[in-house]
Amino acid sequence: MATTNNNLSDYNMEEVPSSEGMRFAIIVSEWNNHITENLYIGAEKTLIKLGTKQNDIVRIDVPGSFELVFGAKIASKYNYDAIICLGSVIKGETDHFDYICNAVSLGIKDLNVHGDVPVIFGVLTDNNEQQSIDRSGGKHGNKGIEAAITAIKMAVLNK
Ligand code: DLZ
Repeated sequence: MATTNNNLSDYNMEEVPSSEGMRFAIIVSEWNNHITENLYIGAEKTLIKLGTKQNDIVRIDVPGSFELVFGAKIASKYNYDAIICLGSVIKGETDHFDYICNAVSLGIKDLNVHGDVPVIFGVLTDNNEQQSIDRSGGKHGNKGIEAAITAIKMAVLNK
């Protein structure tokens, strides 16, 4: 999991399946929106580059990462090939960070266990803002890109 000097979002287009004809919902947390907006841009651009039509990407905004699970649950009723959850949780002075990270990761896990649509965990859980900047279009890539590629691979697996 060490990312010290790696851009984790480099990928070879030849090795990623086409997403032509696929439909995706992207749930975006408004909290830390200077970070989540870049995650969204990375995810959307990647899906389109790999074949998805703009009209086949639906964006649903929710107030914070905690609400990503409910947003994904709603989206799961509408026949998408995969659902991508994008959020940014940054550690503060209290235990709030742990509660949100636990809730959102377990909530998304539950949707994957009980539902029929892959739900992707594109949530940054960082110790400080710089780490989030580095992973949302900075030196460590863009987790939105990684989430989009994961969504395509899981959608193919689910067909
Ligand atoms: C309250 C809160 C705090 C302190 N920090 C974050 C954060 O870093 N990232 C994030 O996505 N959301 C945060 N929130 C908001 C919660 O996710 C949630 O929206 C509220 O607790 C209301 O349920």
